Parts: sequence; C-alpha cells; structure tokens
Amino acid sequence: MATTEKISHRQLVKVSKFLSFVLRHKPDAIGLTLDAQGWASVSELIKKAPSEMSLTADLIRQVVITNDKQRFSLSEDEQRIRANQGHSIKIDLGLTPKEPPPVLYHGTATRFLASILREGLHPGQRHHVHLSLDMKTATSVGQRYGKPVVLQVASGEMYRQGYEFFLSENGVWLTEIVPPGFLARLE
Ligand code: HQG
Repeated sequence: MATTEKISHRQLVKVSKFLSFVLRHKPDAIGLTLDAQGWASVSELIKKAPSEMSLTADLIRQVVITNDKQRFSLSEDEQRIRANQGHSIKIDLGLTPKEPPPVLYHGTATRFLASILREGLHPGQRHHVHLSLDMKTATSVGQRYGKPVVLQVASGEMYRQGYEFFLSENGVWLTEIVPPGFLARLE
C-alpha cells in the first residue's frame, strides 16, 4: 500500500514538473499551442505528452487538485489547462491590479543579496517578480537556490507611489520590479 502511494506521489510530482515546463516555459518542446491567456487544450496535451508520462485526463485532474502550490487551473469544462503563474513565455494572465498588503516578502539566496540591494528585484526570465505573503513561504522559495535570506518589501508604499500589483490564482503576489529603496533585509 505504502509503495503504491509513494509511486503515485512521485508520478504526480513528475507530471507537475512536466506541466510547469510546457505550460510556463516551452510548449514548443512538444509542439503544444497555448492561447494568448496561456491555456492549452487538455486533449492536445495528452496526445503530445511523452509516453512515459502516461498522461490521462484523470491524472491531469489529480495533479491540479493535489498540487502543493496550486500551480495549475482547469477551465470549468475541464477541456483546457494553464499555469497560474511563473511563466517565461509571453502570455496575458488577465489579472486585474490589486492593492497589496502593506508588507510582502521575497526569499532569495544570500549570494544574490548584494546585487539585489544594489539593483532591486528584477523578474529575470519570468514575467514578474514573485512575492510571498509570509516569511515561511519566502524562506522556502529562497532555499531553492542556496542559503536563504528574506527581504521585506514595502509593497504598501510602492502601491501608493503607483506601482501595480497582481494576485495570482494561487496566492502569489506579482509585480514588475522592486527598486532597492523598497527593500529591507530581515535577519
Ligand atoms: C533573483 C517558485 C540578482 C531572485 C517559487 C531569484 C516562486 C536577482 C532569482 C516562483 C535580482 C530568480 C518564482 C538581482 C532578482 N540580482 N538576483 N537584481 N533580482 N534576483 O526562480 O522568485 O515552485 O525566476 O531573488 O515558489 O525565486 O516554480 O524567481 O532568486 O513563486 O511554482 O533571481 O517559483 O514556484 O529566480 O521564484 P526565479 P523566484 P514554483
């Protein structure tokens, strides 16, 4: 029983990584087409996915439902799927600007700190800078690249000065850039 669960968890993670790759970064890799809002046809995705994914509509639904960060959304009729954030390809998520909480957090690795405090936060390959609502989430985001460090972002002040913020479907705050003057390092 435990083995079955383990394999199935591993399969869910494998499919989640595959979906992140094609829906956020490289639909071309399997000849998939996304529309302007980032949606892909579920049947086309199943047809074009590598056979080792053993992709089915049911497996896709399981990944969407169980995903730890709720990375994907299915359309109501379950015919289409998209990633909720994190894209490097140009798509329009159709998010409306929204007033952020007074403070947000950005987790990064210590080796990026000097550059960030000098230049501010830049989106890099992605569309937006990603900000977290709490320090715990920010710490785990930072851990992906090395020894984590958390920066506090004066999002309320930025908003008052005219910077736009968006809240993704899965609770990640997005903004275009964060100039260094709105950043403070947390110990
Ligand atoms: C850093 C994950 C030097 C920035 C997470 C980050 C997130 C700079 C890296 C989502 C810099 C970009 C996004 C500057 C920014 N100088 N380094 N001026 N400005 N950086 O992966 O925010 O699991 O593109 O600090 O949970 O780490 O994929 O962004 O370290 O929500 O769903 O450049 O990805 O979600 O890295 O992560 P990323 P991120 P998923």
